[in-house]
Amino acid sequence: MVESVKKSGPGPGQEARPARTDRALDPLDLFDVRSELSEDEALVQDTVARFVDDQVLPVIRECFEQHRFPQELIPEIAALGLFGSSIEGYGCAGLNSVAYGLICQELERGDSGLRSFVSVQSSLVMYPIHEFGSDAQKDRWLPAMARGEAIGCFGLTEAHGGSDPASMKTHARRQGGDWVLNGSKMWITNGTIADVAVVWARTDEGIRGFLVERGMPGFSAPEIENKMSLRASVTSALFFDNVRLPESSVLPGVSSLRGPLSCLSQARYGISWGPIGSAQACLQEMLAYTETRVLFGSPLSHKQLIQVRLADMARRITAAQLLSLRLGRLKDAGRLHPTQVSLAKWNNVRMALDIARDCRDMLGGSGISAEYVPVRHMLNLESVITYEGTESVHQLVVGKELTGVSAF
Ligand code: TGC
Ligand code: FAD
Repeated sequence: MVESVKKSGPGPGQEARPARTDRALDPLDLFDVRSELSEDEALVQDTVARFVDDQVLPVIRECFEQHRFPQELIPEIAALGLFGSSIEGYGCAGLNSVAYGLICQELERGDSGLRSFVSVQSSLVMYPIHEFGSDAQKDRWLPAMARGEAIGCFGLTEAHGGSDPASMKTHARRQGGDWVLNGSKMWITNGTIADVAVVWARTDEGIRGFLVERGMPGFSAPEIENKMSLRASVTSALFFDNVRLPESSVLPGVSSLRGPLSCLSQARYGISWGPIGSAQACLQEMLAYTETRVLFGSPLSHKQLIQVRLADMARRITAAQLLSLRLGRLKDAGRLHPTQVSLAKWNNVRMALDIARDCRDMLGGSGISAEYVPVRHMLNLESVITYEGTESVHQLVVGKELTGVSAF
């Protein structure tokens, strides 16, 4: 990680002076969390960090400005084994949960949109097919998705209220040997570019997951335009107008809300790591900027108030790193509880959003320019704090755990 941070090159504020070399500690990892990683985990982190430095950072600002998802990166992401990395077999890497977390962290150091893309493909599409799918569904989709030749999306949220998926209106009815699907989904990452959508629908047999393929008659997935957040990511609506689906398109292994909610636990786990990367990118840029920005006769980094703000960022990043690593070790030991995931997603996204906003302010007027990373991360994190359960939803999950009372 230290290496990757050093390699990521100077931001606009970094050019006037050489970087400091007298640090005893890595400012982005004050508690040396890196030394807690196994050799394999560290290798995964370094590999993804190099990809982000070499291939993501040079293009991502322009993608964000142009509202364009960098689809050309998909083959390299696949070649690195980042799709479905926790799955064993089917051409997947079979990595542990800490490695998956580190993948999310490094990708989000580049941009939340790229991490979203990999989260959805891995945790929200490949995971349910692997967990709840038939052998034929697994054979058909998992190897192609691991190779990046098939892209997936996950349709749970509906326009009338995403926080309460139990109120979904999209429904499927049996007709002859087939199913007929009607309804719509909103705010769906990857929707327009997906070859297959995992769509959750109400049926007479409970909430079931359907694999809906691009081009099926009655299915459309228009992109949502004019987003001010996650602009380097595709977000779509999904419409189903009497879409006829064979029985073989139903995920046989689940018929309740437990299906989609268990996918969310996987994705939220990864999201707890991701924003650590955004926050590190912001702090790294601020350390350089405050060293070279001279106001009232001395660099900003010599001012007490600035040091307090930088120290507070390091404090919060350190706490988030320790929290996610512990969460990953619990997950790998099979001891993860969804409430712990909620606490981590809440804490770490809030941490990163606050840091990105504070960095934007410390840059003064320059902070509103995409030449510096904080405003892009800040805008992205406004989505991250909303999707996969809003901050309030996660607070209420923890509240329910503490009191035994559901206050939704
Ligand atoms: P509740 O009655 O509590 O539970 C229903 C069933 O689900 C089980 N369950 C879980 N299972 C696994 N993991 C979890 N986290 C689970 N939470 C609940 C539960 O045991 C029960 O099972 P069973 O077998 O007894 O039926 O459900 P509820 O209706 O009271 O809802 C609780 C609540 C509010 C927490 C839930 O609805 C919720 O999480 N709402 C937020 C919805 C959300 O997060 N949507 C995200 C959509 S996907 C997305 O945003 C992708 S962004 C992608 C990207 O770009 O990265
Ligand atoms: P609402 O549920 O209407 O919430 C509105 C407000 O009410 C929020 O502040 C919320 O915290 C608050 N609130 C909700 N319940 C309570 C309560 N009980 N008490 C107090 N306050 C409450 N969904 C998918 O299915 N798949 C995807 O791939 C996907 N990708 C997304 C990508 C982006 C960029 C975005 C922005 C969203 C995406 N979503 C996706 C949808 C996302 O999960 C929802 O936006 C989110 O769950 C919130 O639902 P909502 O937008 O309908 O807000």
